[in-house]
Amino acid sequence: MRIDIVTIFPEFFDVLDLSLLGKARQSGLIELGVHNLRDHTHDRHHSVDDTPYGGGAGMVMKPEPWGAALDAILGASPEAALTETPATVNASDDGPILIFPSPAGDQFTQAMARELSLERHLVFGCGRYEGIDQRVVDHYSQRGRVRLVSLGDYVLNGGEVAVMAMIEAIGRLIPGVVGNPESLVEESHEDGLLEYPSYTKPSSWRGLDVPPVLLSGNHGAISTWRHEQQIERTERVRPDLLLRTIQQPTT
Ligand code: 6GU
Repeated sequence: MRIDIVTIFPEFFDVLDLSLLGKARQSGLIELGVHNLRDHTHDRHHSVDDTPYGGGAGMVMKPEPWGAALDAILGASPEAALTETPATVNASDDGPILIFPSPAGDQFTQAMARELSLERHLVFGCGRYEGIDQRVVDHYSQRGRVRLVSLGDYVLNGGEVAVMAMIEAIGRLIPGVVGNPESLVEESHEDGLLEYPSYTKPSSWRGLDVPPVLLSGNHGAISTWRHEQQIERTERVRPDLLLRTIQQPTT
């Protein structure tokens, strides 16, 4: 998968050299381009923002640097982005998806991460200040697939942290990125439930014992216990998930 990021803080993404995603980049499973929005300004101060029409607090990101930066990544014509060679077999052929992190966007979920992990090319546009001039979204929506995506119901200063979270969630679902694919199956949110509690040695620690069933060697009983734990936990912490699971059973 190819991932491009446009930001005024390119150094922010240096951490993508580390850990699982760093390895995935070294092995070529993920190809990353981080682009400085200010490289696409032409004034002396490299300004990327201006005051909002209609008044109000804060600054709005100007459309021209965004247009120049995104055209350079997507190609100036819509067809240009479609002529790359596919990187993976099951990837979409509909061209890149342009994603703007925004508290006003669709909620990012594990299901969305899974969908996006099948794509060939993701482009993230990190807004700062009070947002990006709406015409940027409108313009690129006419040319291809554009999504506004929110991490949740709280406000961040900019899209960078959100994009980092999305890339980690998406990247680890790309085949080969996580060494043991089975470890992806039993996680929270994959089956609409929270995950069961895990234990390792020692079997007794500070007066707390590992649940005896896990030491029993009875795989049927262990599996039943774990499923019960998942349901109990989900009922207690996230009853909203349970309602969703009952209403739309997973296939
Ligand atoms: Cl995606 N961006 C910003 N700026 N704030 C957020 C968010 C995204 N998701 C939750 N809060």
